Amino acid sequence: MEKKIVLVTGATSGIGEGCAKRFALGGYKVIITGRNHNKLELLGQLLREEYGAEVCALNFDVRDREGARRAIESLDENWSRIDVLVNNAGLALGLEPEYEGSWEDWETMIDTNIKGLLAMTRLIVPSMIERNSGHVVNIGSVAGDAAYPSGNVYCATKAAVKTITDGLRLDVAHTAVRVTNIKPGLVQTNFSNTRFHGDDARADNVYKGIKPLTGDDIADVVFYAASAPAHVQIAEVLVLATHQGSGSMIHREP
Ligand code: NDP
Ligand code: 8X3
Repeated sequence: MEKKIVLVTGATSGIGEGCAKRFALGGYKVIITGRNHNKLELLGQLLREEYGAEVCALNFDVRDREGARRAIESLDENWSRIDVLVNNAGLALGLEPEYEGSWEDWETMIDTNIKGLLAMTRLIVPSMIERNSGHVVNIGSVAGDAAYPSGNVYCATKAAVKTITDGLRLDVAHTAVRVTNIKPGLVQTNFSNTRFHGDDARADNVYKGIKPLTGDDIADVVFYAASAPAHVQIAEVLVLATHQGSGSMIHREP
């Protein structure tokens, strides 16, 4: 049987890297995408050597629509039939009250988390519709369910991911294409280091007194959704760390 193909955006770190490994382990051909060429090279090598996977690496920024289009159009017939699109690339920048936030940070989050995800969806879903087969997994967040203090614009981008995912599910309901929103809670990745602009001590503090989720934990859930029987559409999954009550309530051991 022909191997299935997954494309993961933001595969160079955290949840995306976990997804690339999990799908490689599950026998998929893996298209890893990201904006860091060296990290893509290293991950590609690891997926080939440790998982025996067939790998294709595409180096682009999801905010660059033309670059993304060129990359997707460069895929030859061995790679162009994408079965699973994991829209994972995303970030939070800053944790300040809305009246003190940075316009630049807001634009980067909106351009990446919303417009980047839309660009990839618009590029890849038409061929899924044509084949009447495929699965889009968007990485949302518990932050999209309710705002938490100083989360404002990041939370709004993830609320947008929820609505965009729900909208796509409605629009493809006449086809066999499935659409999933995975909403993680506290996952220890590079996320907080990025959010705090490289302040690693502040980033480490986010995970103090609680055992956070890992990128691999979330990758398992993504793979589970993609592996469900064809008539089963996992619409949405909220995955919290144990001892995390909600996006804004975490029980921490002293
Ligand atoms: P990481 O920072 O570890 O990974 C983020 C990935 O996204 C990196 O590969 C990064 O690449 C990539 N990325 C960021 N901006 C762009 C861009 N413009 N173009 C292409 N790739 C880009 O964080 P996570 O793995 O935690 O985050 C992955 C997703 O999970 C995000 O959408 C995040 O919002 C979401 N999420 C994270 C949670 C958490 O607690 N960690 C919880 C809920 C959701 P680069 O290395 O080049 O920056
Ligand atoms: C990431 C989880 O709670 O830090 O989306 O916003 S949180």
